[in-house]
Formats: sequence, structure tokens, C-alpha cells
Amino acid sequence: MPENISVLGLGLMGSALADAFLTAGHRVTVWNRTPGKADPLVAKGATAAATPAEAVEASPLVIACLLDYPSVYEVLHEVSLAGRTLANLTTGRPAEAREAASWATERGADYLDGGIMAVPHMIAKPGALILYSGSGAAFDRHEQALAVLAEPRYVGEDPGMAPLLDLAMLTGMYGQMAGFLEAAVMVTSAKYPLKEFTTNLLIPWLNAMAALQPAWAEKIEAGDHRTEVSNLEINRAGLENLVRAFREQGVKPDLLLPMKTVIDQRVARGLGHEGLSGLVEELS
Ligand code: FVH
Repeated sequence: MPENISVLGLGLMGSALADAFLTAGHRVTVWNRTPGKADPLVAKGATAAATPAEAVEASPLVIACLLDYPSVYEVLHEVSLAGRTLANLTTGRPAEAREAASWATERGADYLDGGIMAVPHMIAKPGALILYSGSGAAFDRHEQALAVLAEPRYVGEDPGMAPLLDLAMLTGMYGQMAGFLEAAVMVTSAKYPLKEFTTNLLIPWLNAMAALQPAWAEKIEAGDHRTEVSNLEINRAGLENLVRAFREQGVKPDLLLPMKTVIDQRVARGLGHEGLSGLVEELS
């Protein structure tokens, strides 16, 4: 069933979201600070609102996809949100999401916060995921429309949960990227072909390690850091060896050093018998 949906913010992501709604047959109203960005969407059937208030007035579901939370307040501070669902897909921190939820609720809106786990060209394609948290009733009401953008995954009433999980997933990505970059510098320092290393050696190894992570998660949840694989003392020696090897190759292990620091701390506390999962206690 076609629905009225408004999209505030037509940057790369907001435009992709509006485009996906249009392609799915919804009646889409768009607004952007710089009006020209609405033109390609208007050519496809969207209505351009002259003001944010006009866009909010047009639809029960209002998507905000702006630079940051201050820009969301800047756009909506004088607009009545009564009876609307505000789905804020702007990237932010959990505390910002909770504050925005109170702010929107005080103005009469149901609030959903969203974490987009995709880049613009992935929107409306398999593999794209958007995490939502906040009003469960609003999510149920709009789930079908939101599913046009990406798989919608509701993660709870706490509005901060979607951004928190978004940031946790990005953390995993940055950790993996740090490992890849360090591996790359080591491999290229020896003039070994990096693509061949990445495809045939690194990726299968990382996949095998990733398969162990659910078991690690169970141990962390249980606070049980015993290991039958390799304890922190062994890992401390392993990282010491890695750092020396990097320096002997004439390259820097700088992205690995923070991990070594935390392992050293844990071992210095006399907990070298634990597995790597024990490091979460040092970080808590
Ligand atoms: N692009 C991506 O891959 C990521 C994927 C994960 C989620 N992010 C987040 O999505 C938000 C928007 O990102 P974007 O890629 O669309 O960003 P831009 O193309 O730079 O567009 C920014 C829009 O925000 C408008 N804007 C900025 N400041 C203000 C303001 N003070 N008042 C009103 N609007 C403002 C800007 O308008 P204009 O410059 O065209 O006039 C754009 O519409 C973001 O949170 C990502 O982290 C995307």
C-alpha cells in the first residue's frame, strides 16, 4: 500500500532513501537545506517541500537523515511533530539518541532512532541492514515501509540501543581493518603479493577466527576467562615477538601496540593464565 513518507536531508544517504521509497511506489515529500538536491527526486515523482514544517505536515512517517544531531534540531526546532513518527537515521551517539527521543516525544512524536549499516549504493539491496530502537509501536506501524530501505531490525525500546550497536559494529570493523592494514604493511615490506596473501591466506584465517567468536561471547557473558587454547602469557610473548618482527622489517606496529598494552596490564595483575577474553575486564 502506498504511504505518505517525508525525507528531510538529501545528502548521499538521504537521497538514496528517498529514491528507494519512490521506487517502491510511496508518495514521497522531500526537503533539503540546499534545494537543488531535490531536483532528481522531483523528476522521479517526489514533492519538494518549501520548508521542514511543510514536509512534516505531509506525512505520518518522517525520516531525518542529516549530518548530525545538532542539524536535526536546527531543522526541526520550530516544527510541530504532533502525531508524527520521527525516524532519525542520522548517525550519533547513544546519549544523543536518548536526548532526541525525549525532545521529539515532548513535541508529540513517536521516536525511532536508526543505525544504517550500509552505504548509499547498498540501500534497497540485499545485505543492507538498518537497526531501529525506540517506540516499538511506531516500529510495528512502519516496519513494512521501512523494509523497502534495508532489512529493518528492531533492537529495543531504549532509543540509544540502535546507535550503540551501530558503533559496536563499526568498532569490530575498525579492529578488523587495523589488523588488515598491519598485515598489509608486513607483507608488502617483504615484497610478497598482497592480493594473493589477502585472498588465499588472510581471509580464510579470519573467517576461521570469526567462527570462534560466538563461543568467546558466551565466555565473556559468563565471566569465565579460562582457556584451553592460548593464555594471556602466551599471547603476551606472541605480541612481543610480532612487535620485534615488525621493527626488524622496518615497519611500524602502531595499530597493534594498544592491544599489547592491555595484555601487559592483565598479565602484570597476575592473570596471565586467562584467555584473551579476560581483556574485557581490563576495559570495563
Ligand atoms: N554515506 C554513508 O555511507 C553513511 C552510511 C551510514 C550512515 N551515514 C549517516 O547518514 C547521515 C547523512 O549522511 P550523508 O552521506 O547523506 O551525508 P551528506 O551527503 O554529507 O549529507 C548531509 C546532509 O545534511 C544536511 N545538513 C548538514 N548540516 C545541516 C544543517 N545545519 N541544517 C540543515 N541541513 C544540514 C546537508 O544539507 P545540504 O548541505 O545539502 O544543504 C545534507 O542534506 C550522516 O549522519 C551519516 O553519518 C551515512
